[in-house]
Amino acid sequence: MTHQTLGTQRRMAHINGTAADAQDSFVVLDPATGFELATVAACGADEVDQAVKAAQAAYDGGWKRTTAAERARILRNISSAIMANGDELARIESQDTGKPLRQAVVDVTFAARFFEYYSNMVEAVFGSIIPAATDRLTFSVREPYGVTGHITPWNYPLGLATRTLAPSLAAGNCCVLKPAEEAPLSALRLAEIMSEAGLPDGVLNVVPGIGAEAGAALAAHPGLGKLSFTGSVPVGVKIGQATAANLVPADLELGGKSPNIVFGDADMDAAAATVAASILQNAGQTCSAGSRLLVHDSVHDEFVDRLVHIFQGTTLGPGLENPGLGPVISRKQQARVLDYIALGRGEGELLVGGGVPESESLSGGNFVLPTIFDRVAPTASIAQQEIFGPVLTVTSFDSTEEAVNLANGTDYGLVAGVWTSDVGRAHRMIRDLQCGQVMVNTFSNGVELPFSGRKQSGYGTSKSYEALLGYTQSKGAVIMMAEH
Ligand code: TXE
Repeated sequence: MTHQTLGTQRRMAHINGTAADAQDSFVVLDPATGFELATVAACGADEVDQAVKAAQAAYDGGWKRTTAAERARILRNISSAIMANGDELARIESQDTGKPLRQAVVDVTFAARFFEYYSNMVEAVFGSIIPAATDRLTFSVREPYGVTGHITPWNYPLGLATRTLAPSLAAGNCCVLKPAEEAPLSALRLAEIMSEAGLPDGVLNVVPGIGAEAGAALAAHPGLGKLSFTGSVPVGVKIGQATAANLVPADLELGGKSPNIVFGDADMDAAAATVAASILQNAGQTCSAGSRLLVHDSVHDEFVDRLVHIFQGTTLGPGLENPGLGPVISRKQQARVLDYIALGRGEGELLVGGGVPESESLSGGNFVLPTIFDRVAPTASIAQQEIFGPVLTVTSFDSTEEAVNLANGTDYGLVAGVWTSDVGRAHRMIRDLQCGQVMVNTFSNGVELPFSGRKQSGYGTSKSYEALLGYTQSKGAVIMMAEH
């Protein structure tokens, strides 16, 4: 395997439109080889403070006076610029995260689409006139928060950063982004591209750094108007506490243990391909991964056979070589997934996978074989906890009611897939499933669909019109018309 570096130049933070260094640095490793990819400035509380102040200055200095039309134009330029630099961004993303290049290309397209979508929508955000009384005009306007903070994870660095940056900027806020230390490179390049596309200095600032330092400093910064976090439950709780201490609202998008529920009347070919993809995509490191298969007794054997066949045929390799499955992000994450696999051997019947690949050429990377555990009790830890790796658990059911109870029987509630040709049943499942999104006979969702969690999956809505409104706050006003 060839060792491709991204150059030896130290990667800087992006503060007030320029590259900014920090006293410390951290190293980013290639998940496919373990080799060093880049050295990055490790921001601390000082740099985060500078970034928040730069964002506030950019807001006060002009961004808050821009019209929706002006912001829409800049967002459209950003969308085009992301696509124009798409090859480079996709290669950075693939190498930094380990994901197959074709997935990184999809992620880039998504990133561009967020800016396009909110550029189209922002001019349709209105306040309202409220018919409260005839002697006064009572109305509301929507205004931005000022400075918003964004703390993002490493699984979809570009997609998850742009998912909240685009609506926030569209709404008229200025932003400070703290990307994950495991994969910060695409966010740094994105900031440059956005500047080149006409975003004024200071409107977007990026402060790479370690979570407990840069991330904690951002979450606790009193200068924020709102914070958005995507990541783990324990860190989400800490962030919720830090923002609450300053009375700053936060959106927390946390993990999931999402089911695909396959009924006997489902289209087996379509369901098998999509159920497999929903857990193998990004090596299972997707908050909305379909990590639990709930399958009707009548089709259990046939369906599971199909999945085993797909898993066995999945190739492993570095992301840039476009394999079926790339490595997981880090040695730490690989160890965590392997621990769950060891636990699973006592909790279910291992059908395929169950360890690391034997190939010597992959030994330097963080690879995990695509793995299926069958006949897993719903209470088993591998059926309850987010593994965040290419590990699928299978549990069978014999009634719709049982399927709903199994689906709802975890602490999480992010998404669910339902596979059936009975439209009435599809509607009943949508009604009864405790999660933020239900997908019937598909497992894909677009920018247009609201995305939110229930229970431990967090709160706050991303994507859709609602996310744009979520980056604004209402101001009510009343003007007396009558003389007193
Ligand atoms: O997440 P962290 P980790 C889940 C998944 C995974 C597990 C651990 O189960 O196995 O979390 O991943 C920043 N104050 N998800 O440890 O730590 C950190 O720098 C402020 C689900 O990588 O939550 C990064 O930018 N910020 C998930 C971001 O938080 C802090 C995606 C996420 O990292 C911080 C990722 C602190 N004290 C993991 N500590 C999803 N919902 O998609 C860390 N950070």
